[in-house]
Amino acid sequence: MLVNGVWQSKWDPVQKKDEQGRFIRQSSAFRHTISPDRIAAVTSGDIETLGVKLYVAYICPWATRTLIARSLLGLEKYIPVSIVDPQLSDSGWRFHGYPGSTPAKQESITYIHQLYTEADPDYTGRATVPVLWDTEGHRIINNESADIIRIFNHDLRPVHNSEVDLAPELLLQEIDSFNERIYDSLNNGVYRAGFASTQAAYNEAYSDVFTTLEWLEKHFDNHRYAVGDQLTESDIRLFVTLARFDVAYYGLFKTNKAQIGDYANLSAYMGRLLTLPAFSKNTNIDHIKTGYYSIKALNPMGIVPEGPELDWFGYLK
Ligand SMILES: N[C@@H](CCC(=O)N[C@@H](CS)C(=O)NCC(=O)O)C(=O)O
Repeated sequence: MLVNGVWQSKWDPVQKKDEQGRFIRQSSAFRHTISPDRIAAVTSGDIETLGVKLYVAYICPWATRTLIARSLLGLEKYIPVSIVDPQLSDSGWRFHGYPGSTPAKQESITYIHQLYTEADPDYTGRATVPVLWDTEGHRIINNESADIIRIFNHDLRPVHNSEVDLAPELLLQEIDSFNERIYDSLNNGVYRAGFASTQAAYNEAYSDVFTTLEWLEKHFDNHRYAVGDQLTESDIRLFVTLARFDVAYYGLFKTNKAQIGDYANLSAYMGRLLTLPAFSKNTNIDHIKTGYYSIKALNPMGIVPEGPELDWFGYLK
């Protein structure tokens, strides 16, 4: 992480913890949106590009939220993407030639932390992805995936004019409460289990994860989507965790009461979403496995398991 703009070489994936050994995720520091003037200029045809770029990692569920939203909303031609290597190096996320990542020679930076210090020379905090970067102003517009999805869906609507609305006004309250219900218990719950530093903190997280998965399995008895009867951002937020569950969390984070493959409704839901290219093409199993299993604190030998083989891998080819 960075302290007053200086990279600390002792990188600790455990982030912060409380006095009971519970994992605490850092809150995001940059919470702006894309300039309305630029959006208007692109919409009116005065300029061609938004002057923004999205930095992501395929391993990262939060970053993948933004990739899926970008694809669903038809923003691929407006927002270029740079994909870092799946392994966190001693200097954090970097471009280092891993297959499927953006070649280093195409990038003006090597490490993601360079964006943070360029944006704020005194930045203190973790250099996380996703980063929505202003290529004109050389600043971080936003580094919070929840915001970035809403910027894409709402603020960029005049640019994409998509038929897809990931957060329709009428469903907003339900979307927010669904998101809240799954965030701490499941999206972040798996991390709370994986990075717990006491047995009690792990047990608490494990129980939250499976209480929520069991609730979701019932929910999908009579629902096709997370909220309402259309695809929303809640589906994206749920999908990115489910897609990593059996291949990474079940083993590495010890959330091993059951796999998603053991839940009939959740498996069918995954199959339904994966028929959409926005979900399948942004799910890179090799990056996910290689990335998670490279976390030395949890897997000192760095051995990446071969399995499991999952039914839905067929959608990824
Ligand atoms: N709140 C952020 C969280 C992003 C985040 O934690 N990303 C992880 C990867 S999955 C990261 O970059 N970690 C690097 C680090 O902690 O040093 C979001 O949702 O955008």
